[in-house]
Amino acid sequence: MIPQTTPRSERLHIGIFGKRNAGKSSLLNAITGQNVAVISPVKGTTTDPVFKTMELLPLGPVVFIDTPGFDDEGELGELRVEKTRNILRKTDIAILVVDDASSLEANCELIAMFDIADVKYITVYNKREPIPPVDTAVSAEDNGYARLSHPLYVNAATGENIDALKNLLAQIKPATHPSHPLVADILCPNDTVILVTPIDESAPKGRLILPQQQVIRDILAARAIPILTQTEELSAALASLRHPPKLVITDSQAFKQVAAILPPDTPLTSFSILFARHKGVLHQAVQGARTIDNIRTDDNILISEGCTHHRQCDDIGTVKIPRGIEAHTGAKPIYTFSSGGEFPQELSRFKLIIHCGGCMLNNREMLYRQNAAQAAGIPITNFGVALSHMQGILRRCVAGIM
Ligand SMILES: Nc1nc2c(ncn2[C@@H]2O[C@H](COP(=O)(O)OP(=O)(O)OP(=O)(O)O)[C@@H](O)[C@H]2O)c(=O)[nH]1
Ligand SMILES: [Mg+2]
Repeated sequence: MIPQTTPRSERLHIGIFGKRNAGKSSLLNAITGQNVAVISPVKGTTTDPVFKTMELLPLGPVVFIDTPGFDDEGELGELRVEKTRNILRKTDIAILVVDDASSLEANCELIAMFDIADVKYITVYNKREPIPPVDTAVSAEDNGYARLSHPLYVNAATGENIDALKNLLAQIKPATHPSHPLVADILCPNDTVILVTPIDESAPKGRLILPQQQVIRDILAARAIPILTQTEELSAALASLRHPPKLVITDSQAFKQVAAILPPDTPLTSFSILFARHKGVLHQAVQGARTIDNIRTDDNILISEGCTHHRQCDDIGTVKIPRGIEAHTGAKPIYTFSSGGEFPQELSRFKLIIHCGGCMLNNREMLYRQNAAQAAGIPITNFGVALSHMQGILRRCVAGIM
C-alpha cells in the first residue's frame, strides 16, 4: 500500500515557460530523455500543461510542467494569463525558454508575472546554432539559488548543454520546499500509533488513500509502529496493547465515534489536520475554525478540495461538512464548491473558506491559497479542524502537534 513513487504533491515543481515555439516541449523531452510532450513547428502545439515526474539528484524528486506558450497573439488574452497564473501558483522554480531569435524583453509580461508570484526563474536561450562556448560552472547564491556566471545556451532539439541546465537545477534549494514533517517529528522509536481508517462505501476499491499511505510511511520512517483499524475494531485494538498508544489518527469523518471510544487522555488527531500542519497552514486553520460559530443563513462558504475524486453520496466536502455546519449553527448558508487546481480568484464574498488537507497539492499551492485568503481578510480552515471544532474536541486534536 506504500506508493510506488513519491506523490506529486511532495515533489519540487519546475515550470517551463516561454513564448509559443520557443522550444519548451523540446526542452522537457531533452531533460527527461523521453518523448513526453508533443513537439511541432506549429505555434501553439501545447494547449494544456504536461506534467512529468523525475528524480533529479541531488535535488531529489521533482515534477516538470510544460506549459502552453505565452504570447501576445493567439489564444484569448485573459484566458492565457489565467492558465499561466494557475501553473505559477504551484511552481517552485521557473525555467524561462527564450528563442534566440527573440529577446528577453519580449518576455517582460511573463517575467512580471514571475515577480508578482515571487517565483525565481532561470533563463535558458534556445535555438542558437552553433552554441557559444560558455563556462557552465555553477556558483551557489546566499538565497539558496544557484546561478551560472554566463547566459545558458542550449539546443533543446539535440540535447546540447542540457546537462549544464540539469546541473544548475539540481543545486537549487527553494524556500517553500520541503515541508514540515507529517508526524515523524513527534514520534520516538517503538511508539505505537493507531490509525482509524474506515473502509466504507466512499473508500476506493483495493487500496488506501494517499494521506493514509503517506502517514504510514512517515510513522515507519520514525521507527514507530502503525496499527490500522476501523472504528468498530478500535476498542479491541486498544485492549490488545500493553501500553496506551502515543497517538490515534483518525479519518476526520469518524471523530465523534473515535473520541467516544478513546480514554480522554489519549492524544487524538486526524489525517487532514496532520496535512494542514505538513503544509504549514495549521495555525491559520485553527483560528479560522472559530468563524463557524458565527455562520448565519445566506452567508457564503467556499468548500475547496485539492483532488477531483468522484463524489459519493455521503461525500465529506459536499455533504458531511455542510450537514455539520447546519447542525452546529442552525443556519442555512450558501455553499460554493471548488476542486482540483481551481480556486476562485475573487474571495471577498465568502465569510469562510474550508479546505481539505491538500494531500494532492504542493506546499506552494497551499500557501498561495492561504495567502490569498489572508490578503482578502477571509478566514480559512480545514476539514479536520472544522469537524473537530464542531465536535468540541479541536483543542485535544491539535494539543500535541502545534
Ligand atoms: N533548430 C532548433 N530547433 C529547435 C530547437 N528546439 C526546438 N526546436 C524546434 O522548434 C519547434 C518548436 O518546438 P516545441 O518544443 O514544440 O516548442 P514549444 O515552445 O513547446 O511550442 P508551443 O507548444 O507551441 O508553445 C519544433 O519544430 C522543434 O523541433 C533548437 O534548439 N534548435
Ligand atoms: Mg509545446
